[in-house]
Amino acid sequence: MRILILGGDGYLGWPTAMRFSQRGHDVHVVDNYLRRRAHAEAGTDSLMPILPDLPARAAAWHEVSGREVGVTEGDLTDPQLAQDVIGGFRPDAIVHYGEMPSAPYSMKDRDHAVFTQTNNVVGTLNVLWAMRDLTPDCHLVKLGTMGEYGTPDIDIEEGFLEIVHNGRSDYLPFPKVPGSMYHLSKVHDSHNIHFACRVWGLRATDLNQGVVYGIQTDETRLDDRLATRFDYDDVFGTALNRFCVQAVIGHPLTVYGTGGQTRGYLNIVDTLRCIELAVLHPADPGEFRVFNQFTESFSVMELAEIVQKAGVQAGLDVGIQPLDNPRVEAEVHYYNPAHTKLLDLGLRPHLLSTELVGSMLSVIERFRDRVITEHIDPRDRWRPAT
Ligand code: NAD
Ligand code: USQ
Repeated sequence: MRILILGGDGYLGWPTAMRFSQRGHDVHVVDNYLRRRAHAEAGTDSLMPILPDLPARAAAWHEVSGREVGVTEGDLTDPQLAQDVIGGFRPDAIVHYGEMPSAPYSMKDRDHAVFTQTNNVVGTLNVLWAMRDLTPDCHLVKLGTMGEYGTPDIDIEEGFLEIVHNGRSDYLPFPKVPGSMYHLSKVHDSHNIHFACRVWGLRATDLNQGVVYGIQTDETRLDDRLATRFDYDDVFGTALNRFCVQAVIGHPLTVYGTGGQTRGYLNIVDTLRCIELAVLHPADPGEFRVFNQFTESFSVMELAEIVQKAGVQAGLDVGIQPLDNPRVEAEVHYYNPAHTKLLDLGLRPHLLSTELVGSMLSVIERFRDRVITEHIDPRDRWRPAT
């Protein structure tokens, strides 16, 4: 298949590109290096060194695998860029990762919130209009987030819910109560994509993904130059990845609040498999599918305790230090989201274990001298001080 990967320089995008390429698909990646620029501005960096740009990464991949990955360096909020790349490559499937993914970044101030929503919503609109005009049969596989739903006090379904109201019933989008300006941008995207499917007959799969953890995939292991980025700072690092780095450098694990916040999590290896399953089993024309993409749920305190246990097994002294929660979020709540659709398509999850965390700790140990310790503790509060 011809597969276009938007955001192909990112944590998930680059390993996805190599995986599809390794399986013989024709892969083209697009990125404007937003993530690299945001790190440079903040004085933060990936723990694992990564090659300087996509041409260098594609060249290393070619050297190791003998396969080609096409590259476009450009911004999806530029409508001409979106049209040129989609019209030129004419993909069978577009995997769309190309957005600003950080909730804390989006909550810093007005400018970061406006930027996040503009970048994400406009980029996706440009993709939808280009698909409508140039490749209407192409399947869009779009990364959404479990955070679109928030933490309602009822079971969360996969995208849609049967609602009975005043004696009538309908099958409608599940209510969304997201927790940050970033998560809101994904809700806006979902509505726009659903609209494009209903009105123009496009086909799309919205993958409401949980929090991803992990460092390596089959392809990144082939050569150090193929590493994907791995972030642990307060803005771009996600919970488990951060806790693993903290355990290695002897920083107490930064559990926010009482640690009862429960989310869906998955291994990066399972992310790649889920994307592959979605691409190989496309939505029908006019269909807007939603899959909840995670494999198991944990509270933040449970995650910290798993890392602590794995750390002790590795001879590390790991403390847990609950911090005043910088975010505004429920710390005690019900959480029971459905997630059967990807399992039905053939996903066989790689579940979290102390052994798996132990293997992450030993990779991190190799790069511990690169850790920028002043960017571990959270600095941005989501509610202004009163
Ligand atoms: P990432 O920041 O590493 O990857 C996104 C890439 O998109 C970056 O390389 C960035 O430079 C690029 N990009 C952003 N805006 C762009 C634009 N306007 N034009 C071109 N390129 C642009 O993030 P990630 O962790 O790999 O996440 C990928 C996607 O998955 C995101 O959409 C994110 O919201 C979603 N997601 C991630 C997680 C997670 O835990 N990592 C969980 C759920 C959903
Ligand atoms: N948390 C801590 N300590 C930390 C970091 C986080 O307790 O040091 C807590 C947060 O308060 C939150 C939970 O852990 O309750 C998850 O936070 P996170 O930073 O790991 O993840 P989040 O902000 O939700 O965002 C990440 C990705 C985003 C994706 C989302 C999936 O950055 O792109 O959409 O996970 S989900 O959480 O399902 O919405």
